[in-house]
Amino acid sequence: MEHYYQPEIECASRDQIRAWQNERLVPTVKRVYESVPYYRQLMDEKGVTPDDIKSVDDLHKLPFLTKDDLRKAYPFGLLAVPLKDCVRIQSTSGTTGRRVVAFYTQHDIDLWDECCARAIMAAGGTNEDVVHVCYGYGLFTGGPGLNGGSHKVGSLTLPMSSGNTDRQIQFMCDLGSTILCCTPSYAAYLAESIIERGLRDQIKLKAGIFGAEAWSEEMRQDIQDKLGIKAYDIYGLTEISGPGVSFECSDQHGMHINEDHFIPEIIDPNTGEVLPEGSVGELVFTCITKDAFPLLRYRTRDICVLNYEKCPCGRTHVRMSKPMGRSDDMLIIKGVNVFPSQIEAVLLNKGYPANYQIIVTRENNTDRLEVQVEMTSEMFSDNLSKVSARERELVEALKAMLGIYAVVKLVAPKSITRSEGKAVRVIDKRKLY
Ligand code: DLL
Repeated sequence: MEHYYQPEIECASRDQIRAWQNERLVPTVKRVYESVPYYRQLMDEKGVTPDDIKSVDDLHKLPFLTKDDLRKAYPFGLLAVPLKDCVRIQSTSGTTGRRVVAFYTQHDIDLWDECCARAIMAAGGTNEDVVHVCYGYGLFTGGPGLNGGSHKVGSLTLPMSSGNTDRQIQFMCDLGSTILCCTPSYAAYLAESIIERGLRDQIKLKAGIFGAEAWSEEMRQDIQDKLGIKAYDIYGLTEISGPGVSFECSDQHGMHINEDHFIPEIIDPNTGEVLPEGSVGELVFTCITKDAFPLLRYRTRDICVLNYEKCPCGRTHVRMSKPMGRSDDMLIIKGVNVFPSQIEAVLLNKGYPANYQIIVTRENNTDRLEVQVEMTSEMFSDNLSKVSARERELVEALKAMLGIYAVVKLVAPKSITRSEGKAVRVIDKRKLY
C-alpha cells in the first residue's frame, strides 16, 4: 500500500498545483525584488519588474542565479529576511572550494522537514519504523534533513551521522533499523561489510533512501540484492534546501519534485533557453515558499529530463530522471563529452563493484583516460591472463559506450579508498597544469 505524508498535496490535480505555483510565485518575486538588492539589480539589468511576473508563464523573463552569484553575494547578499529571523545555516561540502551558505527560518525548516517526510513515507516509512540516518550531520544537509523528516513521520530516528562502520552495523542489528539513509556509495560499502561479517540475517532493513550523488540502476540492483531491501533515490541541493527537493516512490521511475515548493524548468545549458517538455537539459529551480533564502531560477547544473506522465503511485507532481551528470562535472576528454555515470553503468553491467576511480591526465597535449576498478574477490583469484582478458573486455565496452579509448586497470578488492559521504570518483589532474 502506498503511504503519503500529505496526500491532498502530493496527489492534487495538475490544475491545483499550477494554481498554487501562480499564487505563490507572484508575491515571492515582489518580496525578493524589494528585499534582495543583489537580485533587484539583476532584474533591473534585464529590464524586468515584479509587475511583469503575473504567472508561471512569465517565469522565463526572470534572470538566472548561479553558484557564481552565490559566491559573489556570500554570505548575506541573497538573504530575504533580517538575520535575526533565521535560526539555522547549512552549507555545501565544498569539495570544489565553492562553499555555499543557505539560511533557514523555523518555517523554512518545517517545510523542508515535510519534504523529507514525504520521501520517507514514499519509501514505505511509518511511525513504526526505525530510521537509521548515516548521512553526515552538521553543515551538510543530508543528516539534518532526513532527521527532521523522520521526526515528522514519527519514526524512531537514529542520528548516527557518517563513519564508524562497526558501530553502524551494531546499532542496525541491536535496534532493528528498518530504513537506511545514506549515500549510495556508503550503502554499497555497508552492504559489503554486513555480508563479510556474516550479519545479513541479523538486519531488519526493508528500504534505503539513497542520494546526494549520482548512482546507476545497476548499483541500485546490487544494493537491493545484497541487503534485501528496496532502494529509493532522493535528490536535493543545499541552495534549494537540501534532500527532499524530489524523491522516488514505489514505482522507482524518476523522482517526484515537490512542486508546491519548487518550480522546475529545463533549459539549454549553453543558451539558457527554456526547452520543450521531454527535453534533456539543465534543471533550474524557483523557490516559492521560502522565507530566508528564496532563490529564483537557480541553475543547478544537473542534467536531467522531466516526465509529466501519470505515475502509478498516485502522486501528480512531475518526476525528474536521475541526474545524468552535471554540466560542470562533465569531462571533455579528447573533445568528447564523458559523464562519470556512463562509465559506472558499463562497470556495473559487467559485474564489477561500484568501487572505481576515473583518472584524467594530459601527456604531450593528449588527454589520457584511466579507469581503475576493483575486482570482486572471485575475480581476484583468477590467473593473470584471465585478468588481462577482463581488462581488454572492459576497454572494448567503454569504447562502445564513450567512443574513446580508456586505459583500464583492475585492482585488488578494497584497494580504492572508501567514502563515508560522497565518493570521490574523478581525479582530473589536467586542472593542475
Ligand atoms: O547532496 C543534498 C542531499 C543530501 C541530497 C542527502 C540527497 C540526500 P549538496 O551537497 O548541496 O546537497 O549537493 C547537491 O548533489 O546538485 C547533485 O549534483 C548531487 N545530487 C544530490 N542528490 C543526487 C541524486 C546534497 N539523488 C548536488 N542523484 C546536486 C544524483 C545527486 N546526484
